[in-house]
Amino acid sequence: MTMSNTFVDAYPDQARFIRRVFATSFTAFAVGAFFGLIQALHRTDILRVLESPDYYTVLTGHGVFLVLSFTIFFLVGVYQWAVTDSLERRPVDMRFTWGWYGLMVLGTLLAAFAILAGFVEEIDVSADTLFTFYAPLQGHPIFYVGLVLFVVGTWLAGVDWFRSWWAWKGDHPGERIPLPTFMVLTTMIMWYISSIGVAVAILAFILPWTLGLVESVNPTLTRTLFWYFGHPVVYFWLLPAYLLWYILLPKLSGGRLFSDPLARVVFILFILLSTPVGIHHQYLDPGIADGFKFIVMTNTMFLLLPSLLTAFTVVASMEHGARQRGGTGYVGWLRALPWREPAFTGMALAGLVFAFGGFTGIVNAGMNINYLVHNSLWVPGHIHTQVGTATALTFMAGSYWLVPQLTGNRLVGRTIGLVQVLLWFIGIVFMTNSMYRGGLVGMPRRTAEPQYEGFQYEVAAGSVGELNAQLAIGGVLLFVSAMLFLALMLLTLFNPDSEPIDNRTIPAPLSGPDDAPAVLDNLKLWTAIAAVLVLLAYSLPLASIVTRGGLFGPDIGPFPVTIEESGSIELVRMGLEFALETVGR
Ligand code: HAS
Ligand code: CU
Repeated sequence: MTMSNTFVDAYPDQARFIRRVFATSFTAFAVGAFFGLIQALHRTDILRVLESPDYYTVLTGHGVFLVLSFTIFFLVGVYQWAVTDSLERRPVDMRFTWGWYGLMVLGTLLAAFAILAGFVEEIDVSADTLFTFYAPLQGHPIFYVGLVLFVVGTWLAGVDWFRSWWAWKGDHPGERIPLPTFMVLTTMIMWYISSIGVAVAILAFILPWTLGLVESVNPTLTRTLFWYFGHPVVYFWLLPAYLLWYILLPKLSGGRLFSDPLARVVFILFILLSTPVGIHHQYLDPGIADGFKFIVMTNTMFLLLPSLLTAFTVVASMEHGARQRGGTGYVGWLRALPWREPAFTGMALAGLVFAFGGFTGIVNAGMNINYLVHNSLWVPGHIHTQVGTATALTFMAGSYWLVPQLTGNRLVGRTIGLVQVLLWFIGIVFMTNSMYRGGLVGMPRRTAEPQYEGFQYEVAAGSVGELNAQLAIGGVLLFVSAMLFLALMLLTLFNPDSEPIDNRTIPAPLSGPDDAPAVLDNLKLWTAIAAVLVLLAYSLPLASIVTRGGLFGPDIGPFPVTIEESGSIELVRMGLEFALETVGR
């Protein structure tokens, strides 16, 4: 059977669509990365281009543009590719596909407008809520409307992929779901179950509150609904990276995926366990009983399993590939891997950093140790090793393979690409080393003024100056790396040279779907079990939160988010009052 070599040859209209989606993703990436640079230099007091109150506008933009726009646009592009390529069919109705993309763009534009308007005094719109937009911080309603449209867009994207699968099933009765499509569908089931939480939080509480339709909200309730979604959303960022590791890394390594059944088990475990753990972000919240927190800690520790299985399967596949290429020895095979390929090296480095960040996640998840690191700079350290590298670096590395597939153009600057992924790696090591260590001595996250005049941090080894230097150096390297990546993508888009491009075929796994019990493909069953687990984990905590604080809570007063220099004392006073009140209750 002859098969067209590249994806764009086989599905030109799909390739065009995905190129557009990636372009949107990369635009958000450019802005978010620039904001990151501003923050790294501001926080460390090395270069301040704006007033400290504006820091929170930048921080909100940094979070929203990177972890919502960049990652999610990229992943819907990857999923569109994965479904089309593995089912070998286009969407049922391409207008529907453009429709959900349009909705996501509209939502992004509205949210971006609300955030960026925070810089302009003349416009009475702002949303300095940070990317964790729960009460009592309040943004302009446009911000929340934008978020809702964006999320609804992703829901429709899922509908699109399910429709493709149903159509395919009609033509292929009794066949196993191709693995990439299986990964897409299971991720979307997890996403449906979990994003309901944020939809309810916004539509039932936050939006009516910002519109003045209700007097107040119950802040613990909106926080809990947010984190109900806020943990699974991190797997919405991670699982597309896993898809690329499972599908592309074995091929790039010169081998085959070690086990298709094990990969299916991993994705099912994510459906089951991603959601009933969100309260691990609330260990320090008053108003939730310790017993519930303990259950959530136990669930979280079980949730390590699918990632540990992934580490095993992906590394085993890489070893298989290396041995095909002549690698030998217990660890000597590592040398036989294609380290000159930026697509490979970027993903391998992302995996390495993720292993480390995974262990810091285990630290976070321990109820008692969490008290040490919560709200400290340690947490942004964790964020940047996880979504900032495992996800972001994998997406960049994946683009080095995918974008030639989508354009039919040879990748420009393979060696520069290699430098780019290395720079990211080095930058992240510097920056997160500083963040983790700073967090351990109590440096807070999310503040423009971490120096607290006159206060001395007791840094065990090194000094505050050294930690700041590492943070700033890391931030600059990451920004340079991001710009290099975007430049290479642009040059590749306009590269007339179309040779040589890798073949698009994905080699068959060593242990294929026939070795996987049929029950693994029973998506309805896993969805039902997941729903039961969610009910078990959340019904009692939610009932207790509502009983104590009321569905719409006691009024805690308007909590302004735009911080005026003179208003900040008032803000602190209200915060303290609120905290005391909650503890008192
Ligand atoms: Fe997390 C906070 C616990 C994973 C993102 N996390 C956050 C926040 C973000 C985030 C954004 O329990 C901050 C939210 C905020 O603003 O407040 N996290 C965990 C745990 C895991 C975990 C247990 N997090 C992630 C992932 C993220 C992410 C993934 C994004 C993509 N996290 C927490 C907790 C908090 C938290 C608490 C609250 C902290 C607080 O107090 O506020 C686990 O899923 C991690 C499991 C991973 C592993 C690693 C397995 C290793 C692998 C590597 C394979 C190697 C390869 C390469 C492929 C056990 C798979 C080999 C290379 C060769 C050369 C051979
Ligand atoms: Cu979490």
